Amino acid sequence: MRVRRLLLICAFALAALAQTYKPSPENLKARQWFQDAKFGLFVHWGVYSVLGDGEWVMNNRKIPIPEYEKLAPRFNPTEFDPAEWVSLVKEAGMKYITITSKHHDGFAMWGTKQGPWNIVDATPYKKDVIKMLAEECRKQGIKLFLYHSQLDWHHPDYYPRGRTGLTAGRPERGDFNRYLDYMDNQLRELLTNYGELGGIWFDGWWDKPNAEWRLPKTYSLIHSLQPAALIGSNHHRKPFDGEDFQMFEKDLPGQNTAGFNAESEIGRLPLETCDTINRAWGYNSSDTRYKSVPELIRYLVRAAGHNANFLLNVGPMPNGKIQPEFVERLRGIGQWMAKNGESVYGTRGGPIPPRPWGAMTQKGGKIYVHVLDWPDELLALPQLPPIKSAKLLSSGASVEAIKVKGGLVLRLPPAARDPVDTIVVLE
Ligand code: FHN
Repeated sequence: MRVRRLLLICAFALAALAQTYKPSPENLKARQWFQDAKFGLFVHWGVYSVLGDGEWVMNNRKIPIPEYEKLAPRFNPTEFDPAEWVSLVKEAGMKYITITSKHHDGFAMWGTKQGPWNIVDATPYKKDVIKMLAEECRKQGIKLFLYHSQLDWHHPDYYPRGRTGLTAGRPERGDFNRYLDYMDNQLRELLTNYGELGGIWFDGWWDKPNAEWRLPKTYSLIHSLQPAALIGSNHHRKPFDGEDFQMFEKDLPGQNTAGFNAESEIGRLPLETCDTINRAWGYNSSDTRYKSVPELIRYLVRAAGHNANFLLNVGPMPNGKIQPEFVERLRGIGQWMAKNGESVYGTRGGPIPPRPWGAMTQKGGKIYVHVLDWPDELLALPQLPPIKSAKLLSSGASVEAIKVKGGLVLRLPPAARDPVDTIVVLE
């Protein structure tokens, strides 16, 4: 009996040890900010943009390192204008940017001192785009997050190798701890020299899930340098200890249409989902399958109904410009947000989870019913808290809301309908 109790105590102690991270007050405040912000711009940009074939081109075309390195002298984004990017972000109604400081090809988009494989030392451009963007974001009141790939197809010490990057031609040896030191040193630079960051968006853990990634060390380094910076990792699992938000790729929380979430589980952290405008993350000159503005707005609304942010991606061109098809769509969403943002910013999902007809968001005693896809005039809702009025957000016109046993029926005549999203405010 005594032994069993002792074992139980040990099990509890071990569980407690495994859950050691206590977010600081600044961090908790930043999480609130993040959840209120709702909409951000994802940017995949690196030397790969020169080939216009996405950010996986090195792996997909089996390009060995010496060949791939020849892209750097060709990467000269002289038309990059951070003020133009950040203004566009604001026009789109976005509140933050998450840009690739380093993608899987290991190329650093800042002037790292940890090696020459970076934009300042290896390209004719020679400028630190992360610094330029960080300064402009600060000026215009936009938060900057950095996407950082843990997976590295270029570094010799990323060894043993994982599932990808096997054709880069690296030596059959390496010291993974030395690689992790290199990564931590790079992160230290980013969290020290670029002002206050919104957070770090990790990706690539999935390349070797069984490796010893030393996450507690890396995560506590970040939290000690910038306690408010939020850590998230796109490992497609339930959040790990030390993380501050959870992301989903090309899917709403709880869904798995893109195949990334077979082992994922929704945790208790703020949520975000990311998606592309065409199919590609990095610039792809032949991918013209653009989503429409209404499609993107509805995705943003459904994400908000799932209590998640939407991080919408662009892959800038090698000259530093964002292609016109993306600009046009971002502006289109921005015009909608300027009119309807009240039903998205600062809200939380619910009270009823999203349904095939649409989604609900709520804040300050109001429920926003977003009717996205419902052909009929009458829409039956389940039991909600008692309401005193139902109005269209667009015009303030009253909406007939009929109380029935077990719920509420809204009457939405054709004249009240908006082809993108009919928003009824219940108060
Ligand atoms: O491999 C990456 C991919 O290139 C891109 O960065 C996306 C963004 O969520 N994440 C990875 C795949 O899970």
